Formats: sequence, structure tokens, C-alpha cells
Amino acid sequence: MSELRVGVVGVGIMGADHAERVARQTSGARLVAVSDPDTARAEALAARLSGTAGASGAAGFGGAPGNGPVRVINDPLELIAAADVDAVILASPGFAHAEQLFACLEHGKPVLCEKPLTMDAASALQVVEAEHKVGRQLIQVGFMRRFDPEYAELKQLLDSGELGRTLLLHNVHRNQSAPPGFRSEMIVRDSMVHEVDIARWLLDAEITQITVQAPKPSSLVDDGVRDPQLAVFQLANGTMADVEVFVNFQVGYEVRCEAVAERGSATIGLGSGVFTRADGQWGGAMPADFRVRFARAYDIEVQRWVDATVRGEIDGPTAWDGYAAAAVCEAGIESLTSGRPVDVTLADKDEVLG
Ligand code: ISE
Repeated sequence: MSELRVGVVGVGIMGADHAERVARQTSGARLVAVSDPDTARAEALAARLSGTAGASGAAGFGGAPGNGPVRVINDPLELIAAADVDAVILASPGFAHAEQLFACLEHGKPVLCEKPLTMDAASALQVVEAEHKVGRQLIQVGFMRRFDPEYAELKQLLDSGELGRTLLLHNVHRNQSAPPGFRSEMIVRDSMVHEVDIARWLLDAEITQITVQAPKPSSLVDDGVRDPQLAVFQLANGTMADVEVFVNFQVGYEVRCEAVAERGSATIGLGSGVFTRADGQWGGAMPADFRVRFARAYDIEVQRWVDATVRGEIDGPTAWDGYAAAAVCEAGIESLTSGRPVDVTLADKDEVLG
């Protein structure tokens, strides 16, 4: 396969960002098709990205050749089945993922699926089982933080054992504002899910129990929305993590993680760029959203997904990771309602994948 022909399903904020990334700066790949229920949006994007010249010399990449034409295919299932689409990026809303993932598996199409994998643990497990039947890993889940250079360095440091055994994580996840209609359970399933994956990855164990509680809500959020939220995870190896998620923080986008180990702690996300000290104040700029803060992570994620797909592999979070996160979030939403800890019971991995 000389050049991976990629189709993007769903070209809202994240899908459009990925489409642009593939068309302009991912080497070894080209954007051939996009699909979105908002056809005008899809048409406009296709027109903008058709024939894009490669940004040669873009940081970290060898540049891409001219992109060529991008067509709009209204039906996402038709895009997935199309003979000239080798691989798919799914950036549609989570509720559409299950059907589209099954279609990718049916047509043997490698897929980078934005989180959440699906809306609940049962359907996520069905996806894991269906992929296992295909006999090849075709699904990679878009937990892009694993590709962020700061998180990757933190993981390396913790795995090196230099600080002794890792005991716990403190996480902060703040968005400037959430889109209209972003409900309490979406804060768990669409935002906190990143910390669910990060905790499993950094602490190297499954989450066995989750508690989600909420203080009085910000007066700036819609009635009934519980924002911010505080969660505590217990992991199978005895480690723990806490998370504050506040998706209407107003100020800007901020993601921090402090790992506490036996002989020290390490913190990431303190803000890069220029820090100033002036007029009795210190500080720097905050990015407005995740596309800016995690731009490099998304670039690396998509480039590595393309390279692995060409080799017939995946290189990142698996369908199992997506399932485990879905199961934790389902329990988290239950806990948010009851205020009590909820146990997470996963299927037996060896039995499912053995
Ligand atoms: C969004 O969907 C993301 O994936 C961002 O990384 C996250 O910070 C945000 O809270 C989500 O809504």
C-alpha cells in the first residue's frame, strides 16, 4: 500500500481537525472522502481540502504530497464500504459509533475511533468480541493523551522506577466552556473518560471501583448540570487516582496530572510557552481548547496510526481499552446519581480474547 486513502466520518470540531491533519501534514496518507449529516459543512470542508499542497518540512513530518480530490459521501456506511477508502477516522458522535464500527469490521477497514468507543459497556464488549472474531486488530481508540510528549515522558519516568512505586494520581481537567446541551453524564463519558484511560495506562491496572460526586454547581451552567465533578478511582493493584473535571471553567483549557510515588512526585500540564513575571503577577497564556493543547499529541497519534495501518497493525489504545473505559464511565454515571462508590466488573480478558 503506497499511500493510505483515508475517509473521515463526522466533520464537526474534531473530525474537521483530523481531516485537515490527514490532508495537509500526515505523510503516507491522503484524505479521499468525508461524511457528515450536515452536508453543507462536509461540502465546504471537501472543497477546502481538495488538492491541498503538502506542508513539506512541517515539524516532525516529512511533508505530504498534494492531497488530491476529496469527495462527500452522505451515507457514512457507504463511505466505510467504499472501495477507494482504505481506512477510516470515526469522529461522529458516540451514539453512532457501534453501528459504524461493526461496518468497519465487516469491511475489514482499519479505524481510528474517537472516544467514547460506544455508549455503554455491553455494546463496547460486543465490539471487542466482533473484532476478535475478525482475527486482527482493526480498531484503535482516540485516547490521544498517550501520544502527548509530556504524558509520554511521565509514563517513562514512572515505569523507570526512579521515583519508586507509583501510589496515586491527582488530575485536573478544565475546559473553558462546554457546548450547549453537554449534560452531567457527558462530563463523565466524554471528558472524564480521558482520565479513566490515563489512570489505567499510567498506573498499569484496571479500575475496580469509581465514586463520582459533585459540589454545588457553577451558577454559569444550565439548570440540572452537575459541573464541576470530583471522582475517585480505585485500581486493581491498590493504587488510586482523583479527578476534578470542570467543563465550564471560563478561563481556558487546562489539563494537569501529578503522579505521587514513594520517593517523589512529577507533575505535567503546568503550561508551556512564555511565563511572565510583571506587575506583581506571574503566569502565561492558557489555550482555549484541546485542539491547541494537544495538537502535537493528535499529530503523533494520526501519523503513528497511519504508519501502523500500512503495516497491518494498530499502535495505540485498543478496543479493549475502549471497552474498559466505557465500563468505568457507566459505573461513574451510576455513582454520580447515587453519590456512592460503584464497583466495576470487567469481562474476563483472557476468555474474551483468548
Ligand atoms: C472533548 O471531547 C475532548 O476530547 C477533550 O480532550 C476534553 O478535554 C473535553 O472535555 C471533551 O469534551
